[in-house]
Amino acid sequence: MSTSRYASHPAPAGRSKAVDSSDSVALWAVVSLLLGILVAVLGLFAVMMWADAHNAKDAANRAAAKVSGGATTTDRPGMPGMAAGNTASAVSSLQSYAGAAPTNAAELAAAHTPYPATLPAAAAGAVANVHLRLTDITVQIAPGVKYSAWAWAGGAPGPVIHVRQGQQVKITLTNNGAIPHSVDFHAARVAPDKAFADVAPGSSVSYTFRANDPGVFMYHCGTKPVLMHIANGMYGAIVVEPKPGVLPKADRDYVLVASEWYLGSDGLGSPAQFDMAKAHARQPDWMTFNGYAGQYVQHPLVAKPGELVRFWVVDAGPSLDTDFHIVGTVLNTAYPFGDMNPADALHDVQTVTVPAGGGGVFDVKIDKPGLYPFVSHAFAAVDEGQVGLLNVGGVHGTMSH
Ligand SMILES: [Cu+2]
Repeated sequence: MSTSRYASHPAPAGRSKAVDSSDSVALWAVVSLLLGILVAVLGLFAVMMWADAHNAKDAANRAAAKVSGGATTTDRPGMPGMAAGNTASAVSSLQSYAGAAPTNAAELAAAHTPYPATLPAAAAGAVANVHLRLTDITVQIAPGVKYSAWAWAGGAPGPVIHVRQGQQVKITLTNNGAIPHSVDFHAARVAPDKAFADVAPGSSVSYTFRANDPGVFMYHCGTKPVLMHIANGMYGAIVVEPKPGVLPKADRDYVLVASEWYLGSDGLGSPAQFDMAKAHARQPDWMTFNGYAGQYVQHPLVAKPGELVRFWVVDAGPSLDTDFHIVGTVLNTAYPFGDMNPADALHDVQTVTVPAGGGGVFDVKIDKPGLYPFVSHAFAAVDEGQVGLLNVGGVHGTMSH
């Protein structure tokens, strides 16, 4: 009887046949010995892991104590919807710069030109030509907070692109940055190894796709590390308008791109750089709609009572979802995940998740004049800047909360 037979059928062979054979007795002795060694080794591992965990806990405690001791509190004047100070968490070794602001933050916020949220007109003609020029620039992500970004055109997010379902879209990427970049369009069905390939500094690439899938889609740089390229501002939204007559006509169309920012410094002096440890821990310092904390609190989006307002929302992430909600109303119609088939729509829902790397379209009709905040209802996001106001009926004043 060979040992290989025991190896392949251990249970039945061990019970009924091994007793008749002397080499089976020897085998059991070997097996017992091996089991004994295994138990001893596992025991040793358990002791080592305990010691390791103990050391790691000590190291974490030391780091937390160090950060807590060294953290500075930044004064910030009251600006709606943001953190009330710079608080380093006692349980984390990552220092937060959430809420950092200069003393003239309120003036800076008022003087800031908001990113245009209004959906631009769809490109005319059979082919929509989109030219993205990647540049390394310093952007403002909150009042007085500077960030070294890799951005399409003027800043982050990149330009809102509006095409019609079925239209041909020609993308050209010119890389004026210092390192390779690329552009991945979620609305495209193309071989990504070719279309989304890296473009060397100083070079351009073009590719074409037909926008057959309606909805609102993310586009972004797909060069490794993608987490860093997205977090540094290389993202935007493309609206693929459904065929005429599919959706009720909207009186206003607004595009919001949600994203997070991970800062290696407060950005009040020299521009902040990306912090990979915070990005991996998913601990942003700022979260924004259209790249700047609270910009539509100071400069609200507008509507008239009873108008149909359509929000095209993309969550660029890079890692956190957006739980889209409008305070004071209920979303009349939601097209979750940007599925624009009216048969799939949801009606009269309070909050709808837009996943990182995804989109959602939301129709609201508000009859009563007032200031209606739109937020990600994951409320840490609001404290970090992901909040704006819809001013219905041109009312005066601002939100007290
Ligand atoms: Cu890139």
